[in-house]
Amino acid sequence: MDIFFSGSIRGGRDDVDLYADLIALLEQHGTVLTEHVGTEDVETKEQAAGLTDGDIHDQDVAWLRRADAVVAEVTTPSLGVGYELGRAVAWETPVLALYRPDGEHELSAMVRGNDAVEVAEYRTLEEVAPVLEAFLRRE
Ligand code: 6K6
Repeated sequence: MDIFFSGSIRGGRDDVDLYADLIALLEQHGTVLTEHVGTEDVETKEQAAGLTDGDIHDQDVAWLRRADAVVAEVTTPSLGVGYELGRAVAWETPVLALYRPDGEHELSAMVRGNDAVEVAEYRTLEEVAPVLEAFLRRE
């Protein structure tokens, strides 16, 4: 199974270590197409590789199109993550949005209010592991 993990980059990198842990969990269930979202210095690396914003957009949309399922960490609000969720929903790709309610931002109504998005609230990695497993088993 190809899994697209979506998480904030320019929206803020406070949760990057958590993204890496979630990606490691997801890798037990399939291929994560977007491992770089959990890499500390993704921007520096991709700038060094000469990738333009256009290259990044086109590559990410191609991976998103190919994905069998999308898992997004939505606690840190991000325009890119919101855009990816919108496109995944339009393509009817199953979407799971993971949200930590103790954070400083309330979850957007455009995510929580979307019947096509499964929203799971959690506080710890231990709590989220069975949620990922159940979601991916269904897809
Ligand atoms: C290279 C040069 C400057 O920045 C970079 C690296 N940037 C990105 N690399 C890969 N994927 C990206 C990058 N920026 C955004 N994305 C995609 O959008 C990812 O799939 C994330 O899920 C999402 C994050 O969006 P923002 O708006 O928080 O950046």
